Amino acid sequence: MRREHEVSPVARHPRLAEVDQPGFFLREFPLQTVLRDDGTADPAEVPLADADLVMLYRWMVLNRALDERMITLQRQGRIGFYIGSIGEEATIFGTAAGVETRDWIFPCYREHGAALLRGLPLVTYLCDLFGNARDVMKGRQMPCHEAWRPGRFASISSPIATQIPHAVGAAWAARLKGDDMVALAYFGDGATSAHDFHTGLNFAALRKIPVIFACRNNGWAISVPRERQTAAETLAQKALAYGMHGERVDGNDLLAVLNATRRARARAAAGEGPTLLECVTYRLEGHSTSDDPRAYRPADLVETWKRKDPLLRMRRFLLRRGALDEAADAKLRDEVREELQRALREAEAFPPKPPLETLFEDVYAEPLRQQREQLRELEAAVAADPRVGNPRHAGT
Ligand SMILES: Cc1ncc(C[n+]2csc(CCOP(=O)(O)OP(=O)(O)O)c2C)c(N)n1
Ligand SMILES: [Mg+2]
Repeated sequence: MRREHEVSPVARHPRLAEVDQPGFFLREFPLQTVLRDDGTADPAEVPLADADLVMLYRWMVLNRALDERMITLQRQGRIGFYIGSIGEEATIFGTAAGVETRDWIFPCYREHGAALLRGLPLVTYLCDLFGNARDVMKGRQMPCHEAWRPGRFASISSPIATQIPHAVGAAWAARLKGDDMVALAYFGDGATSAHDFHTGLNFAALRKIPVIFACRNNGWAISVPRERQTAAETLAQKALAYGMHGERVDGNDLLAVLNATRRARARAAAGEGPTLLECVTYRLEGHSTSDDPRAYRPADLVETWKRKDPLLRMRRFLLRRGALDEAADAKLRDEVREELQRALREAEAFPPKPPLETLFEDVYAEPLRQQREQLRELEAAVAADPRVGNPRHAGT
């Protein structure tokens, strides 16, 4: 005789047989798209005026140019490391533009575009990459680990998924204080397999905490494809387990992402709880400058996704709409190139390192006696041999 726990779940719940059918969750969480292949869109789904649409397109162009340039700088040895978001711009700008400026952003590590949109000056961002005298992180972080408090942009989180509970905690605290902010947490597809994802989403759903969980499903966790990270058909369906709302959206479609984010924000602000937003996009380049994706993925796979490039799709839409013409697009690209060039010149003109005394700041309100002594010792060592103060010196 079979005992109850030996009966398969499907036999006990016949509906589960349906759930087991391939494609069930793909249908339950359909990919939401606004921008059609021919460059048209349903006017009712276009959320902004033309000038604002062009402005967001310009941000995507700038972000792309910035990423391409910084990869070159890393190859030239001018910065130590870079991690970009080539191919994922619509996901980043669609979500960042879909929330309010009073909302806090808890980034993963590819969302510098969101910080720039929030007012982080380009020069300040570049100074962080150089770790120079104007680096807001005072040279203590590796490149691409900026923070921008004035823009409510929390520090970049490299340990996977750790920013998720931070976002939940901040939004919960804000609600207890009567502050009506919503937190926007970014993470990748890989992060949905991490325990902090479970902890954060479970708690947020339970207490109806106003958070938008923006999952950038870019197909890869470094060299591990999405299919080998989880048995789930979609990532959006994971929302069901926590009792929260989930949606799957075309992450290369700026307007679809923006609309979905606005809906999620409205729900959060109305006390209806968090949303898990799966943005389906693609990482067109390596994971970072330390990675060579040719070692683990076929080039033709990437070609398919290049045809869905979010910048090309937005450009086609704006041209067809008459919000942009070829000449205006060329001018916009020239301006972006010049802006980048100017910012780079300005950033590289600052002294290459933060002042020595900053090494001892921010631990205590006032430096301790021991710290002051250590600073004096360090100054003496640098005075005796300048190579001590030059980390780039490979010397003997
Ligand atoms: C806790 C932890 N484990 C492992 C790593 C190493 N690691 C860095 S990025 C990464 C992959 C993350 O993939 P995903 O969440 O999809 O984000 P993506 O890089 O694709 O944006 C891993 C495993 C880490 N940073 N933190
Ligand atoms: Mg990923």
